[in-house]
Amino acid sequence: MKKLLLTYFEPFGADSINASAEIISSLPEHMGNFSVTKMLLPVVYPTAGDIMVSKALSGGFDAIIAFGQYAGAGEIRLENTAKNVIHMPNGDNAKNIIENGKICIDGPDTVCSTFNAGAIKEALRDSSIPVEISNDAGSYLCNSVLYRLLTCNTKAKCCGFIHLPILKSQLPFHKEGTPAFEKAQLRDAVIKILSKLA
Ligand code: PCA
Repeated sequence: MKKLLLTYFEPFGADSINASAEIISSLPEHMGNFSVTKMLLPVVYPTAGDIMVSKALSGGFDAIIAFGQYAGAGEIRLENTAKNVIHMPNGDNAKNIIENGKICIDGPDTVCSTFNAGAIKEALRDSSIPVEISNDAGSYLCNSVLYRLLTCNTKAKCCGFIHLPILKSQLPFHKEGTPAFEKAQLRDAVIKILSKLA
């Protein structure tokens, strides 16, 4: 049986929950061909990336998919690129503030996910939630965790990041008109995505 690591984030900003935590923590311990390890990451820089790297190097995983939430997205975003930028003028959960920083002083400007985003998107054509391939994971914690994962020489052959839209229950904490989905809908889509991993 293959080993899959799924990570998700704690809440941040005005939210008291994070859609990624709600969905990933509800998944079973075995999915298809994979035994699943789940790990919570703090919205704290650079701690989240440090935790990811140490797990990615020591856990013997075949695949590692990190999840986060992207309020305002009307679709599931398959993040195909991470950039060497950390910009968090509003601070993280530990109140660290960094403006226009680099994650790794002499690292590559961009790195690419190794999951097959095209195949995942194709498989989700009939899903009730739109799915898009994205080359901009932002410049906050999610991008930094993907960057650290893709530059850490993990043996996992299939690595990537997926941004989920918010859940309907989070709507009171967001601007009117923010796209939101039912938990069951998002969960079904995530299960379909994970069933397409090599
Ligand atoms: N989303 C943030 C960080 C944690 C999360 O769920 C981001 O997009 O960077």
